This record gives sequence, structure tokens and C-alpha cells, in this order.
Amino acid sequence: MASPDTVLALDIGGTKMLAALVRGNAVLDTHKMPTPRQGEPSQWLAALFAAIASWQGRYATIGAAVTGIVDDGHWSALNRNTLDIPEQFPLEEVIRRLSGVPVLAANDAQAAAWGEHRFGAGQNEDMVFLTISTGIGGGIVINGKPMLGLAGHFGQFRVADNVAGTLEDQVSGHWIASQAAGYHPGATARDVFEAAAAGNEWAGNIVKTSARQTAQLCRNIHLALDPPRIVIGGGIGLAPTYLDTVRQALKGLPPRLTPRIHAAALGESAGVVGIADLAKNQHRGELK
Ligand code: BMX
Repeated sequence: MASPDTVLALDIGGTKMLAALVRGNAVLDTHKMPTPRQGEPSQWLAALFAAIASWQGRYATIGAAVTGIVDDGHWSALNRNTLDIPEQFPLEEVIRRLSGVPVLAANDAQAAAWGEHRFGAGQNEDMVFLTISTGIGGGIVINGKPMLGLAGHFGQFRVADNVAGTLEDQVSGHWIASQAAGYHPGATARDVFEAAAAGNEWAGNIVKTSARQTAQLCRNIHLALDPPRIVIGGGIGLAPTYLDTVRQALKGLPPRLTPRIHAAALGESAGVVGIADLAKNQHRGELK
């Protein structure tokens, strides 16, 4: 019999899909697989549920944290390069049909923000979360409540009127890999960080350029929302030297204008732990 406190939490990002059985801040079991770049979400979800079929009966609720915007249970992409999702995909309905249990879906970074707020580096205080990953995601907790819908989509910011593309197109994992193509064809963002750690100047410059852009974003978030802290996670955000480079770019600012940067404490579990708590609270009518 499923424990009412055990939630099946899904985190579907541009690079990987993570399924986890979660109770409070404890991750009891996980299954990870690459996010398919072909097909469509119904097929991705069917494959994921087939892979965790043995978990049936162990969870009473499902939370789905997904890259893209979620409005009223429907999933759309803002950046099709991060993940190409059909417009207004009925995410909650499809998952409910696959599982037979109540479902809550929200954006992956908003879920991770809630996870870090409740169980991680956020210390149950108001905060802003940034994930520097395939794209740049963000989540905001204000007056103890999670902002959902479009809120936190810092990666979609425009850099300047005469600069094409969005902020994430010049900072995130996709951009880092694209900048390396001339030096190391086919390089991934991970290859670039390894090359930077090995002392390759071209790689170090790419990482530094990305981190400096992230530092500017943090300065603007600080001025806009004045959060007690900005918690940064994601595969890029937590890569070696990245946050040190962000902090280096903020040196010399007046203390009151300097954002307080903290590394995410829950790593890749932030999204599943956060969406599990939101789903459990919503199911109990307590969504804060
Ligand atoms: C994009 C956007 C956000 C997401 C962010 C990080 C899409 C598909 N995604 O800005 O919703 O939070 O990327 O996504 O438009 P991740 O996959 O890198 O975690």
C-alpha cells in the first residue's frame, strides 16, 4: 500500500529525465535516462513509466518538474532548442492516465527553487534560484510562497535591443558547447570545463564569459527583488570554478548592491524534492 507521504517525482530537463520516489527530503529510489531528442512527450513519458513499472503501488501522488512553461497542467516550450515540446501539451492529464494518481506539474527551476527553499541552501527564507544548465532556469520564493507560471524565466531575458537571441543563448550549456566548436569539434559543455581545468586558455575564456554574464544577471536580480540569497544550481552552475568566477566578477561592488550567491545544496535532486513537496501539499489543499 502506497504511503500517503511517498511521491513519484519526475524532473524532465533538456538533457536528462530523472524519476525519483521521494518522502520529505529523502530520495528513496531513482531512475535516470537521457531526454529523447526525437518523438514527442507522450512517447518519452511512456518510456519513463515503463522503466519504473516496478514502482507501481509505492506512491500516492505524482509531481512533474519540467523544462518549459506549465500553465494549468499544460506544457509548452519557450526555447525549442532546450527541448522541443508541442504547444500546450496536456502534461498532467497524460501522466494521470499513465498512473491513475493525482498529478501536479510545474517548471523545473521553480520546483528546484522550492526544494532548495524547504530543504537546501534556502534555509526556509525567501530566495531566488538559478539553474545554469541546458538553458538558464529560475525560480522565486517570495513571502514563503513559490511563484509559478512564467515567473523566473530569466533565461528568456533579452540582453540588448541590438543583440539577437536570449540571455541563455549566450550563457548556458548549449552556448558553451557552441563556442568550443572551433577549438574542439563536437565538444560538450563538460569537455569545455575539463579543457579549462587542464589549462586551455580558449576553454577558460568561454567559461569566464558565461560566468560573467551570470554575474550581471545576479546583479539585476538583486536590484529587482533584493532576495536574502541567490542559490545557483544546474550542471553548469555547479561545475568546478564556475561560482568562483561568478563571485570574482562581482568583486568591488558596494556591499549593499552585491548579491549573496550560494551553491545549491541538493544538486540534481532539488527539482524532484521540490516538486514532491509541492505535489503533496497541493494534494492536501495546502499548496502554499
Ligand atoms: C529554458 C526554458 C525554461 C527552463 C530552462 C532550464 C524551455 C524548454 N525551457 O529557459 O523553462 O527552466 O530552459 O531548462 O523553454 P533545463 O532543461 O536546462 O533545466
